[in-house]
Amino acid sequence: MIGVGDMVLIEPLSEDTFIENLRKRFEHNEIYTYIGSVVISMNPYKSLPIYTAEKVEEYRNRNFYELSPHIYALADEAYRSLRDQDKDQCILITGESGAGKTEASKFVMSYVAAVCGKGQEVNKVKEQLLQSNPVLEAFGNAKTVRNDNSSRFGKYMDIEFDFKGDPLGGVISNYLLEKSRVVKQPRGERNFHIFYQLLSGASDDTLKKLKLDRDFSKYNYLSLDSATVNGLDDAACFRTVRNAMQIVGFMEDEVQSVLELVAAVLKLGNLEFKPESRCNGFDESRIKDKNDLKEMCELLGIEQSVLERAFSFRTVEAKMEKVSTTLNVAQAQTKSRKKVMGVLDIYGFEIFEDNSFEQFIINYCNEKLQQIFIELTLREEQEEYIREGIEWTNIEYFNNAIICDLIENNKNGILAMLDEECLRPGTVTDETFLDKLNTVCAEHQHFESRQSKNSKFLTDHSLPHNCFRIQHYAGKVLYRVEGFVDKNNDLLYRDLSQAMYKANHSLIKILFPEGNPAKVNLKRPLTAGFQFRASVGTLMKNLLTKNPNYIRCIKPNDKKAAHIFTDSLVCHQVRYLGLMENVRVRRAGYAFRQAYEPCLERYKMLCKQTWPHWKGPAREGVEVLLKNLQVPAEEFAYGRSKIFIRNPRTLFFLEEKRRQCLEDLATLIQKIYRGWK
Ligand code: AOV
Ligand code: MG
Repeated sequence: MIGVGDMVLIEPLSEDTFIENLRKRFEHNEIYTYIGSVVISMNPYKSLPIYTAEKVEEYRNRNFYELSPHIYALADEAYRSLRDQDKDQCILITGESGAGKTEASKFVMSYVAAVCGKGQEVNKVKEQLLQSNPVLEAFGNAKTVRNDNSSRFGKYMDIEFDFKGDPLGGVISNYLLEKSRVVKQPRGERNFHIFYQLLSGASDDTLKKLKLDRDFSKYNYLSLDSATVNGLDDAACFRTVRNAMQIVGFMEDEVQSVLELVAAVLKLGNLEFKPESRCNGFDESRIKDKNDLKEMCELLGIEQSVLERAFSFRTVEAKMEKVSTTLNVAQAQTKSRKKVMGVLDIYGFEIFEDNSFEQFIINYCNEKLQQIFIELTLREEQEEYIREGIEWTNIEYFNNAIICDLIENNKNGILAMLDEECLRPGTVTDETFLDKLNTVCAEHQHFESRQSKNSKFLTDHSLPHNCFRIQHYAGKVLYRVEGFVDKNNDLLYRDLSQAMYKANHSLIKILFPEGNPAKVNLKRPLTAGFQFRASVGTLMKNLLTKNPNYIRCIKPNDKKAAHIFTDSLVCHQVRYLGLMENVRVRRAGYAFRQAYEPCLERYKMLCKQTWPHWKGPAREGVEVLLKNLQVPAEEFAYGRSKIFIRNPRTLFFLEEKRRQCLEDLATLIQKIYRGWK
C-alpha cells in the first residue's frame, strides 16, 4: 500500500500529512483514498489501467475495506446494499469544474452495469443506460477554460432495479442547461460539442441534406479561436453519438429531425437584422440576407413568410426547453417495488473571469450539495452520538447553510429579489435589481451581526459598479449583473413560439407546445430562477430519502495536465470540501453501527449462548456475543438502540467468522446428505 489508504488511520493527522498522503498516492497512480466510507478521487488527467474487466471481478462482492481504495468498491457496496438490504442508494459526486465528476459517474454506472443481472433483455437495458451518456454529453457538454468536456447542465439519473437486482431502466432529469452558450461563448471556449461533431463527422450526403457546410467559419455561433480541442476527435465522436442515439431508441427519422434542428440553429445564428424605421414610429427589423432564412425554413418545414413576420418585430434567441428523458425499457415485474440507485453529476463549482447568471445558478447548486454533505456527514453523525448517549467531543466545522439561505430564502434571498424585480411593473433593468440587492443586503448588514448570512454578501467600494460578490463555500465570486433579468425571465415572445408551432416538423411542434393557439395561456411563465430553486429543492428531498455514498473529486492542477500536483490548489479544495473535519468526525467516532436486533440476528451463530435463539433483550445478546468472541472493549460502544464499532477491521473479523461458520455448515450438510445416499 502506498501511503495510507484510509485517512482515518493517518498519524499524526494534520493538513500537511493529509495532503502529503494524497500527493504520494497520486504520484504512484493511486488516485483513490478513503475517509471511512467516503471516496476521495484525484483526477489523474491520463488514462489508467484500473477500470478493466479484471478489476471489476476483483472488487465484485468484496467487503469495502478489503482491497485497496477504488471507486468500484463504493459502487459495489452501494449496489449490494440496494440488492440485499433493500435500501435505495444515491451516489453524490462533488468537486469543482474539471475535478472528474462526470468520469466518476460513468465508472460507477459501468461497474453497476457489469455486475448486475444477465440475459439478453437485461443487457439491452444496460446498453441503453450506458449509451445515454454520449448523447447527453454531445448536446450538454462543451469545452470551457476549466474543462475540455465541461457539463453545462446538471444530471440526475435514477437507475431502477427489480427485487433481484436486475436493471429495469432509468429516469434522467436534467437541470437548467446553460443555453446562452448556443449564442455566445467566452473566449477560449466552444459551443456545445454536437455542432462541431456534426460538421466534422457527418457524411457529405448528410451535410448536403442539412444544407450545411463543413467549414466552421461559415457559422457565427461557432467560435473560431478554439474550434478544435486537443486530443478530441469530433468526427469519431459523431459516429459514437449517432450509434448511441440508435441504441437509446431514437428511430432513424427522429435522429434526422434532431440533426435538422441542430442545422437550423446554426443557420439561425447567421441571420442578421437591420433596423428599419416605419412611418408609424415603430422600429421594425428586417433580415439582411435571406438565404439562411430560406434554408432554415426548409429544414424546419416553416413557411418563410410566417417566420419572417414573427422575426420582424423583435429579435430573440431560440429557446431550448428543459427536458426530462424516460428510458423505461423492460416493463416486466414492475408490480413489485422498484429499488433505485440515483447518480448525481452536476456542473462543478466554477469561477471565471466573467461570471453571470449561469455561474450563479451552478454555484448555488454546488452549495446545496455541500449542504447535504454537511447535514448528513458532519452534523447528523455527531448528533447521532449524542442521541445514542455515546461520549462525544464536538468538532467545529463551517456550515454553509447561511449561504444557501442568502440565495434561496423565500423572502429576501437573492433569487426572490430577482423574481420580485422581474415581476415589478415599470422599468426593470439589471441595475435596478443590483440597487435593490445592495440596499436590502446593506440594511440587514447594519442590523445583524457579522455572523449573519449577509456577511457572505460582500460589499466594498472596490467592486466594479455593475457587480456583486458572494463569499461561497468554495471561494469568493464576483458576479456581473448584466443579463440577470433577461435570463431569469427567459421569455420567448408568443409570436415566435406560434410561428414555430406552425412548423411542419414533428420535433419542433413538440418543443413549442406553448405556441398552440388553442392553448393560449395568459399566466406568466415561471422564472428560470424559480423553477431551478424548486427543482433543486425536490432533488434534495429525494436524495435525503436515500442512503448517500460520496465521491469527493479533487483537481490536482489548473493546467488539465497529468503528473502535476499543485499543493496550494489541492489544499484549497481539501479545506472547502471540509475533508479534515470529515476525518476528525470519523476518527473520533465509530466506523460502523447497527441496531441491536439485526446485529444479533446476523452474528448469533458465532456463539453458543446466542444460537439458535437468544431469549433476553437484543442488546444483552450482542454484549454476550462480543465478549465471547473476545473483541477488545475499546472497539465498541453501546448506544441506546445501536451497537457502535470503532474499527472496520473488527467488522471484517466478524464477517470472516460468519463466512467460515456458514462454510462449515454447508460442508456438514453435504456430508449428511451423502451419508443418506
Ligand atoms: P467534471 O465533470 O468534474 O467537470 P470531468 O469528469 O469532465 O470533470 O473530468 C475532466 C477531464 O479529466 C476528463 O475529460 C478526463 O480527461 C480527465 N479525467 C477525469 N477523471 C479521470 C480518470 N479517473 N481517469 C482519467 N482521466 C480522468 V464540470 O462537468 O466542468 O464540473 O462542469
Ligand atoms: Mg462534468
